[in-house]
Amino acid sequence: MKIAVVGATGLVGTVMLKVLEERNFPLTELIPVASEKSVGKEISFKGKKFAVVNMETAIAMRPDIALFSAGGGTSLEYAPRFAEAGTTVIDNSSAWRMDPSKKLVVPEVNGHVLSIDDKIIANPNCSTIQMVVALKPLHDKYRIKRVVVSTYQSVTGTGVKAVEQMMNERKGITDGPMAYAYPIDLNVIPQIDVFTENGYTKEEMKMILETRKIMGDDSIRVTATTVRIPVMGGHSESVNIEFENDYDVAEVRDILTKTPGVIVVDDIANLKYPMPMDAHEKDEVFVGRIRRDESMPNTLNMWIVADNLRKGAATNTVQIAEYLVSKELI
Ligand code: A2P
Ligand code: 11C
Repeated sequence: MKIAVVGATGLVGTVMLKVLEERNFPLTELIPVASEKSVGKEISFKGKKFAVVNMETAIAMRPDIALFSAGGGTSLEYAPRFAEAGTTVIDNSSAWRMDPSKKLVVPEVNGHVLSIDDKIIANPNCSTIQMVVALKPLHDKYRIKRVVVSTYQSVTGTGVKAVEQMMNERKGITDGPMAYAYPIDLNVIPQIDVFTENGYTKEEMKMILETRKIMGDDSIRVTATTVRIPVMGGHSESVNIEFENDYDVAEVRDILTKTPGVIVVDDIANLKYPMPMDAHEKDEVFVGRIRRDESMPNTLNMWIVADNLRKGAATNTVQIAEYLVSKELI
């Protein structure tokens, strides 16, 4: 299996390499790809060095799978070129997600939609991924009518520049480059990505639209408020879920405990609940604060945390590749 990592020098690309290594992905050749300025730069992988190549060289090498995380514009331009050369592209950008002809996949939720004909597969937005992993088994059991989600998102979701802005502010440097319109340290910014015409941000619309597509159910109503906070380890979400049918809290806990990829951390007597500092560098989705919403029938509150660069991006992309290999769809 020849694997290209497009954006290998970037924040998510670096984590993709780490995840491929850790999970012992069955690859025979690694092709790290980045922009012209990085060509020739060496990347270490499993004790060996691999030189970064440009897009044209990578396409000519005809990889079996290309994991893309090099921005939406790059994906729009190059994913079809790789696909034409016979490569299956798994794309972490938002470029193809809502294209009706492309699959949007979280393997443990809807891996079954994939077929051998899917040559460009979209990886969802980080805040959507961690939410649907926890929602799906509950939807299967109780049927979700409506979800109200508020997020508390890590600066790593924006990229290196945002991490630098926060660290500079922490050191008292106030004239460094700004990733946000406002200071982020000691602050909370109720805006992620740009605003759309309906007053929601793009990030909020991603959570609404992507959730329905991945769950394969357009009847699920979702409303979201997405918020940036001065944290690095992962994204957190307060999720309020109204079901069609009543549920039992102990049974919800039991279902989530048995859900692959979910770890329930919910022991309030011992002050145990998920936090980004614990989710950092982990592949699982952590769920806690599971409790009845006493203001509404059939309604549940819970708190979901995951490392946005891992399950929210790199890990999910690698898991899609693993799924394709295991089902012989490649
Ligand atoms: P480079 O490091 O050479 O600029 P991040 O999301 O952390 O900003 O990283 C973006 C990644 O996408 C980097 O690896 C970057 O490479 C890569 N990249 C950006 N534009 C292109 C392009 N046109 N072709 C190939 N790789 C690109
Ligand atoms: C954030 N969710 O935390 C964004 C980053 O569509 O893949 C990921 C953007 C995307 O800012």
